[in-house]
Amino acid sequence: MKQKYDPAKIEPKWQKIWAQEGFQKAIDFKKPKFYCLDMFPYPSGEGLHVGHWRGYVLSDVWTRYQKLKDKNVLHPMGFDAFGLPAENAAIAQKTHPRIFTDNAIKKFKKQLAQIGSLYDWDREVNTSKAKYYKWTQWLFLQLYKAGLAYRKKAEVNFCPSCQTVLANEQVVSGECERCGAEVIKKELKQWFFKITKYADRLLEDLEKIDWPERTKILQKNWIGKSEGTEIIFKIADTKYDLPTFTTRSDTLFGATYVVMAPEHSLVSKITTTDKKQEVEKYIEKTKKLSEIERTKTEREKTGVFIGAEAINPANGEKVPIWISDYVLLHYGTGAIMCVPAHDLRDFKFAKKFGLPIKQVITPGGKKQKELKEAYTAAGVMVNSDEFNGRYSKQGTIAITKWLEKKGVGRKTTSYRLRDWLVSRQRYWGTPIPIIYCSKCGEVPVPEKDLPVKLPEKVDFKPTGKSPLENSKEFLNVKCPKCSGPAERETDTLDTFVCSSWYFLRYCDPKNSAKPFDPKKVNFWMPTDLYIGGIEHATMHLLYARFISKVLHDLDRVNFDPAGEPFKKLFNIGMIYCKGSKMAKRKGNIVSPEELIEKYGTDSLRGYELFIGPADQDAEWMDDGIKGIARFLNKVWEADFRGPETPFLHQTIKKVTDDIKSFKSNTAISALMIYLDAKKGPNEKFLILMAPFFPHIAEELWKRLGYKNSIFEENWPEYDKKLVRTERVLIIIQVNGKLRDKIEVTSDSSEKNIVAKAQETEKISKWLSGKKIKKTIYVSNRLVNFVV
Ligand code: ANZ
Ligand code: ZN
Repeated sequence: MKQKYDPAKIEPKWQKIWAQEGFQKAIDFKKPKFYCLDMFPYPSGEGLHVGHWRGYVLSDVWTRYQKLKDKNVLHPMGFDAFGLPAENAAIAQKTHPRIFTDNAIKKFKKQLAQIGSLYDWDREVNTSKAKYYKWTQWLFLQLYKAGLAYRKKAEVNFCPSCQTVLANEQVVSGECERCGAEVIKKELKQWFFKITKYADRLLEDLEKIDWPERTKILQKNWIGKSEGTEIIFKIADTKYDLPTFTTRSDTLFGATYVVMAPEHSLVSKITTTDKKQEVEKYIEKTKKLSEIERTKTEREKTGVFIGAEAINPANGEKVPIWISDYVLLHYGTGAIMCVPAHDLRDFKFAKKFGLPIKQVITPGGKKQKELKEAYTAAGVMVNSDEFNGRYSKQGTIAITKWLEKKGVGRKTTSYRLRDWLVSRQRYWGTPIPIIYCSKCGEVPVPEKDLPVKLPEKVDFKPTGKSPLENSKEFLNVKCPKCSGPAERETDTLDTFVCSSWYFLRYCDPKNSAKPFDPKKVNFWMPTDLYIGGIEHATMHLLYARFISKVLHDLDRVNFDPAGEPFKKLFNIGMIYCKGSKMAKRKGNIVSPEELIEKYGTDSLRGYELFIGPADQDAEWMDDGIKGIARFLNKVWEADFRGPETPFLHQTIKKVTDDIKSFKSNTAISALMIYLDAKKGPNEKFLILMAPFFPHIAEELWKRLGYKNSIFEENWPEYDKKLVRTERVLIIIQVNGKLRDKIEVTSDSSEKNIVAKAQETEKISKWLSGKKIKKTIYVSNRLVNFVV
């Protein structure tokens, strides 16, 4: 009799053999390439939980599937090792971030090995090592030379708890994304990357990549391109012009007041003396608010009249000028014409402060007596002199042209995207390779002098000042130009700079002369599949696209005409436990170790994949893994000398299609159903198992007497004639009662079947006028509408 299925015996054995045989390596460059990339983790002290596993298992399924498809696969892994989490943890544990990070990485690697993934560790990248950050500094210098990195004094988001500035993206509802402290505003000299120069391309090129629609929308909104008109209001009795930005120039005749952002530089110049005190108090109050709070439509409106008046260029009418926090300094021109009749926020503001409301757009050309709320839709223009009777969409164009002719307006475009703030007043990061000389000014470190090494012996506790200022040996340096005494820049780079190019370094990780050989990068890039969480939709993914385009423009790479690095993106859903996202803080972590001990890696892999559609969040059920373990026990007992039935071919097709569309859960169901079929399984079944359950598949393959690894086999092809779909009868119920039947092909999707069922003559009568509360679907058997 066969031994019992004992994963603890076979799994470590195969992991060792695969590594020895070099299965994780990309070697045969005659084959077509496949670059499978995981978002690399930052080495937290907490290690990996089953939520992290989900994406890693999926990427390994793809790696092994592509190997079986005879591709040359690159599947690297590394660590986003600089940054606040490591530094904060090191401070809490009274150790050095270097020691903390190195230990955490050791732990991570041990945990990652348990997944049984084919990672090529020879290509490991660690962003905190000088071998790597030397090239992050090189990247900074390329942007600097190209005029894409600059320093300026700017009001920045500052976290008083982390004692550092934050990028706009790192402020979530006014709070620090890392620690939750309330973010304040500070004026500091900071380094920026000119990502705004790439705004249009970052937007337009989204069309060229295969990404989830919702991720694209997040990027689109983040870039926030808005076509509108700049309209100049003269400030009465002064020499000043006040440009405003609007997307609704058609409403110009209805502008009854103007609002400026409280921080607008003109405010102090035009405020009348009697209003000064009140205005200054309001400006102070505004500083404490985040942009998100400020712009909420439903928020109670506040504001102050500053005593000055502006002239509406359409009709010469004088209107009062106010300041209010709902107008942002850094959007459009920082000032708006207010049309309370047609804008929600303006309406609230006007109602509160008793400002006139003048309707200029109507649903059908007829004015309402009194507006109960803002009418924001398009319509027919009234109260607008020569433009009366026009449709508002045309009115926008006509008024803009009219203003252009009069020299008081122009068509313009506004973006929400700001330049990327890349300097941080923290220790654990890449030093910015710039030197300040009293004679020569700002001098970039010559490339031959890289890396600018991060000194290890530094008091790095956050004080708001850069810790590197305390290191005299770091700070004091000779000017590279005049050899006079000079000082180094003491800020470090945002870790998102480190991660904006790591996927290029994987292509040539050991190069000590260059960041990478462009030939190698051009061979591997763009990545064929990038797997990671949706939380990176706006920061990492936008920055990486930007940097990739810059390097492309600088002729450093040319792997894609648009310089797009990630051809296909897959966003993995999150794992929830007891109703919330798995996290140490929430105390709902499930660790893989115990589960592996009890059920084995293959069972855990299987459950991670089976838990639900991979792009959707899923709730962890401790018992869920048992079903997979039972299935693997059955596989273990099976005899693989069954014939090649049509059902085998249908299963090959189903599993192949499901892998390609990231439906590992239904692929595994198909494997289960096949195993239960009356005729015994055929050995090709093991190859279908292999991407998901590599250890048991390899073991059983060898037991069948094969000398070679199962991963040297080819992915089975199915016989088209044998998979011709049969027709099946679907029963349609309403509230559990049989009401109709339809015939469909057995490969129809659930969506199609439900749609068809809903539309039959009988069923649509049963459903008419009712709301479907729930639709129950039993595969290839039944649809039940609960109304
Ligand atoms: C007059 C108007 C009338 C407006 C109307 C809207 C409706 P998007 O689409 O997001 O670009 N706005 C302009 N600059 C602003 C700023 N710095 N802070 C806050 N709000 C600002 O929105 C553009 C509209 O947002 C602009 O068009 C302006 O209000 C407002 F019936 O101008 B509108
Ligand atoms: Zn000098």
